[in-house]
Amino acid sequence: MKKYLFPVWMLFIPGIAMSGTYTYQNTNGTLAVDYTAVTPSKTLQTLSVNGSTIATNCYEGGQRTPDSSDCASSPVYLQVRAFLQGPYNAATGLMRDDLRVAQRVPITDPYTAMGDYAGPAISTKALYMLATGGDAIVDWVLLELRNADNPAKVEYAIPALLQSDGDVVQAQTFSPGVTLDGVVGSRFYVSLRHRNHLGVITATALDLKTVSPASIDFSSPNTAVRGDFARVVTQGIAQLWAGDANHDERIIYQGTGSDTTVLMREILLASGNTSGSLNYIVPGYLNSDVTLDGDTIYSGAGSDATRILGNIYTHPGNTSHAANYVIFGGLTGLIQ
Ligand SMILES: [Ca+2]
Ligand SMILES: [Ca+2]
Ligand SMILES: [Ca+2]
Repeated sequence: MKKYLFPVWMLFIPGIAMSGTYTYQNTNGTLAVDYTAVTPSKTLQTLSVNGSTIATNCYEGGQRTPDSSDCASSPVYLQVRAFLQGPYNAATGLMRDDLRVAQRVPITDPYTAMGDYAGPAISTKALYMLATGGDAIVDWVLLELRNADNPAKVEYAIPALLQSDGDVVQAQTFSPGVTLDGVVGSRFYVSLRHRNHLGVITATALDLKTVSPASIDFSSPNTAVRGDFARVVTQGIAQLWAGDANHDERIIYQGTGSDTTVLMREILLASGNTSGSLNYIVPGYLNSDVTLDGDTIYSGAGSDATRILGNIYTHPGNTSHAANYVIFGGLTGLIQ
């Protein structure tokens, strides 16, 4: 990415060197360096003469940041809590772990294959799938740090595991919280995504290094998030909306981009469904299983389609109770 320009004065000042991408001005013998061409992310720029550093500063988006240490790379340690509506059980205050019990939670994260995460893929250990109670694994989630000036830009991300009591834990070690290594800068939006629930993102960029671990409780309605009704709240507990089977950060029952189409396709194309019945039940770790009970069901008890329709009809923004209402999440429009 780096591009070096070789200004004329370098021919006359042997030994001068500068890192990074830049342009220069040389007026009346005064050397001024213009960093406006610097890449948007934080980059340490060093000016040296005859091998001696005369200035080292941190630049972001062409602007010098207040402190050179803004460019320092260090870990971010996050403690995040969240509930998914599909498996959430208000009676127990926990999420169901049916996928784990049926041994359907994959050992390798699904987000790398889905293209949400650049990789390399993260794997967990089969041993961790034996945990029960509040530590039982519900599914994989994707934790992201997004640019403080442009939340559409993901700066860092890591797939992690979600426990039944809402704890997001490190997949490789099962230790509480999640560590992201080598993070430059400290202010980011924090977002949490799931393969068939609407993602959630903080309302503002947060300083993640001043207090460590940084704690973000997306299960609390008091935690400010981006978007209107971006989570569903029942009995004082906020959850990520279930039903985004096609993973486009919208929930649609009827009309273009319908998530129920994904369910229908999965059921009608199932190899065992020889009669082409919509009543056929497809077991498996599938994005069409929005309740995360291990089965894709279109009609009848435990129907995933009914879950989607119920969310559409009861959404606080759908005042006319239209079946073609579209539920937007905090990440709608921010997914690249
Ligand atoms: Ca736990
Ligand atoms: Ca969708
Ligand atoms: Ca289901």
